[in-house]
Amino acid sequence: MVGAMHDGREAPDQAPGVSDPQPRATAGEGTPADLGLLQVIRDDGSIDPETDPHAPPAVVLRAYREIKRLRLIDARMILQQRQGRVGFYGACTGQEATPVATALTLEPEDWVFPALRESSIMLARGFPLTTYLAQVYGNAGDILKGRQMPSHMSGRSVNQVSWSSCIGTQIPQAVGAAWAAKHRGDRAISVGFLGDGATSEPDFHNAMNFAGVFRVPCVMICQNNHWAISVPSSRQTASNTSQAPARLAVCERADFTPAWVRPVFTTSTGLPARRAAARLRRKRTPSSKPST
Ligand SMILES: Cc1ncc(C[n+]2csc(CCOP(=O)(O)OP(=O)(O)O)c2C)c(N)n1
Ligand SMILES: [Mg+2]
Repeated sequence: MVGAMHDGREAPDQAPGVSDPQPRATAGEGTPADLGLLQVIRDDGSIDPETDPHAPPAVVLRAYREIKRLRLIDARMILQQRQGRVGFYGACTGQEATPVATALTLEPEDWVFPALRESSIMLARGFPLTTYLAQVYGNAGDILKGRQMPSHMSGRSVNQVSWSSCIGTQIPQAVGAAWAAKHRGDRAISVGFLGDGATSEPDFHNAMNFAGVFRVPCVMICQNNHWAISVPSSRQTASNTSQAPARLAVCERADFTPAWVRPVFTTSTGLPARRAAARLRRKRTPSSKPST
């Protein structure tokens, strides 16, 4: 959590009137080392002993099965969509590990606010596949009764809210749910997903700022596949794109203990902002380098 504001004042620890039941990040956490690439399976397929999480074989097998199932579901449903049998389907081919790993680490009381590619989290949290697919077809088994677009599934039984076709709207919702949980004194955390393209939306910035100010137990996960349809990430952000995954969104405490979101667009001292302002006055153009 960033401790100082741009003008050098100490940031408040918590929102007025809200007690803070969760631990603060200690000094040293959230350093740039946290933001690099974390890779467990090396390019040659072997496990990196440095990053090996030592997951029990039963968990690894379960994860593999869920990933495999999801890939098969996606392949079948995309085929159905191309044949005109379903109107819309959001596949997550190549990105399956993220929703599955998230699902396997959440507690039943936690809340999920997916983007397009993470609806399947509810499947791995025990939601029936037939009911899930009934929504995509809009048939009699659809528990949303045709009130949603295909592939916009949600389920009360698994605390999962439907994503919205409008990019980015789920991120402030995830923060709001986390804030509510904090007020109620629940143990629940909420998880909000976004694609790299959603970082261009005001909702993303609003949510990050709100999460930082009110210190809510929310994890935001950005699936950066480097494209928002045809727009590459280099056209979505002025940040150094080699560091884009770290700069676009940060989840701190990936161990899924109650987590704090660290707003990435604030800085720990006012210096970079002052430097950038001075440069703007002098040269009338922003620096091509990010202010860090
Ligand atoms: C507010 C809004 N603007 C534009 C669109 C059109 N649109 C649909 S998907 C998409 C790109 C999303 O990219 P990203 O967030 O990176 O997700 P990805 O598809 O790469 O997983 C856009 C711009 C939209 N749905 N909502
Ligand atoms: Mg993308």
